[in-house]
Amino acid sequence: MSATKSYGERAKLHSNPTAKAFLELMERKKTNLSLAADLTSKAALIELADKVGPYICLLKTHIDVVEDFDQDLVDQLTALAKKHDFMIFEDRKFADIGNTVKLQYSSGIYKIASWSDITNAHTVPGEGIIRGLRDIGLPLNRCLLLLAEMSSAGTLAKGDYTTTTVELARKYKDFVVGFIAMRRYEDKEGDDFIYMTPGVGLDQTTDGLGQQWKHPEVVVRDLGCDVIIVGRGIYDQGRDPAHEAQRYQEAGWKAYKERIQLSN
Ligand code: 5BU
Repeated sequence: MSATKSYGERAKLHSNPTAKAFLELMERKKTNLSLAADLTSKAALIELADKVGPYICLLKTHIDVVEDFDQDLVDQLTALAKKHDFMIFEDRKFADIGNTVKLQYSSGIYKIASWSDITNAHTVPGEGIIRGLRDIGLPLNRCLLLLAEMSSAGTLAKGDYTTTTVELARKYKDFVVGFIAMRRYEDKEGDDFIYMTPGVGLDQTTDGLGQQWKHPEVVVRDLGCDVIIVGRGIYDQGRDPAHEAQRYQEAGWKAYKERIQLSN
């Protein structure tokens, strides 16, 4: 069962090259922390990624909120990914038919597939969305997470929707490497999905707009998720991002160690 194995052991067995490299990175750097860098200025985003880079395995972007986006931002972020040893995840949440998402993923201003190691998609449209993204992403060695659940109050992604999403992931395992999920699901033989979880906070539980934050211990140790995604807990006004990132890195890693020890 993947929940009981270390990231390093899972890396050795993983068939998707990007997921394998990502699991190796987590093991090497001893971090399961992803920074959700929701900043609207290029300079601020670069500064934050540089400060927090040493503590994270994954930089999660919403590239369309950056007001002065240009190719140089992408070049600088990819250089920082090399410098600090992290990967990049554009949280694009694709949600259209296969043909349209192919264009959205490859073209336009952002050309997401050209720089983002990982992206994600809703399964609302059915499996065509995965096939469209896969056409573009697979030759570039990219990979996909499916939104099986969301962290927000009242989400409709639950029950049968979640179950069908997991089945779709199994069908396209060469490209779909995991989920945005609030807990780990039961493995079927040969499964090794990576579970990434937003809605993580050490100090607060809600933002007044539907976001629900849980403690890393609950998310990683008790609910079996692999990666904690943290935004405002790290960079909100008055916080020292490097200091907070270190706190989250330690909390996430401790929870993971406890999980694999508990289950061994
Ligand atoms: P926060 O500042 O830690 O609340 O940021 C959470 C980030 O994760 C933010 O970028 C959201 O867009 C993202 N997110 C989420 O909060 N909940 C979800 O279910 C999904 C993404 Br999918």
